[in-house]
Amino acid sequence: MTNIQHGPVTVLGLGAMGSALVQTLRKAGVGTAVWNRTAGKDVEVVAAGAVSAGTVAEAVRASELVIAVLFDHASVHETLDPIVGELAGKQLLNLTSTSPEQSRELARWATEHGIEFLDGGIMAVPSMIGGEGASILYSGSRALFDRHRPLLELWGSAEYFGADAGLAALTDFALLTNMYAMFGGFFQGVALVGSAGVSASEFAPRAAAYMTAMAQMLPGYARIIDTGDYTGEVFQDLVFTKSAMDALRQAAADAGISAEPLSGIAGLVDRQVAEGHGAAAFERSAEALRQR
Ligand code: FVH
Repeated sequence: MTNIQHGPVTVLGLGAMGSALVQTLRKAGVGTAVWNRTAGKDVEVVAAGAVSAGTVAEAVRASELVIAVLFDHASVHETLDPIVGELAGKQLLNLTSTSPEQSRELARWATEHGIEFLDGGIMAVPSMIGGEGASILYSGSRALFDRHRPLLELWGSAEYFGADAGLAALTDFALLTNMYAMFGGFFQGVALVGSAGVSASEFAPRAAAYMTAMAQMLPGYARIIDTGDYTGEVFQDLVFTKSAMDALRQAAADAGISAEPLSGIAGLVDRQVAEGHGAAAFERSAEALRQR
């Protein structure tokens, strides 16, 4: 990794993600001050050249740019509220996973205290940071994003979503919703084939290939959803989908496994058919969610 010219930064939080972000900064020669609530988690980053601060205030005083990589929204306030005076006039990048509304709340809190604010949603696990596949989504202060872009790109691709500080988290959470639904389906599939003695390792490559092929359907689904017309071009209607869902639920019951992962989408299909939309396209499910 090539070195970049950048002033010192402060990273608050040395969990798995905070530590990975710091290691990448250090590899690029960026001066880094760190703080962690529990002592002893700084050993590896200090060995990599980071400077460990004894208090949050001391860490914040070390840099103009302060990066919070904490557990959740409450831990950000717990850490920063007591030293908010030290942060005034500085720049805060929140990389803690917070909901869109929590990110907006942090942006308002920061503005009230004279702090420039950028929010980030990390679409990567710690081992991916600094590598090809890592991506981080940003929203909030455009000026802060532009000023630090070379630094942000050390961790992965950096994309700016807009001045509304909740936008990065909104997309982050939408993608995580996709991800957890996919993993839930995988776990149910593993349980189903497992009932016949097929191992998860045997099933996994087949599931990965099928999911990759099915993902190609998404742009077509999106086109129908964006037109809002679910009766013109119907590839698979809701009555057909309900019969598929019923069959999947029956297969799970026959195998003695739970169909909990499937129950969300199956229930959504049931409701639409019961409301008289059986002839509409499966893609109407996105509309049915909006109605709730
Ligand atoms: N790890 C991942 O794969 C995901 C990828 C996507 C983004 N997330 C989010 O990143 C945030 C940090 O995640 P992490 O992996 O570093 O999480 P932990 O290893 O559990 O470390 C948590 C750190 O937060 C500190 N902390 C917790 N509560 C408080 C508090 N009340 N006050 C101050 N600090 C707090 C904790 O400190 P300690 O327990 O060592 O004292 C760790 O430094 C997170 O939002 C993910 O959702 C990661």
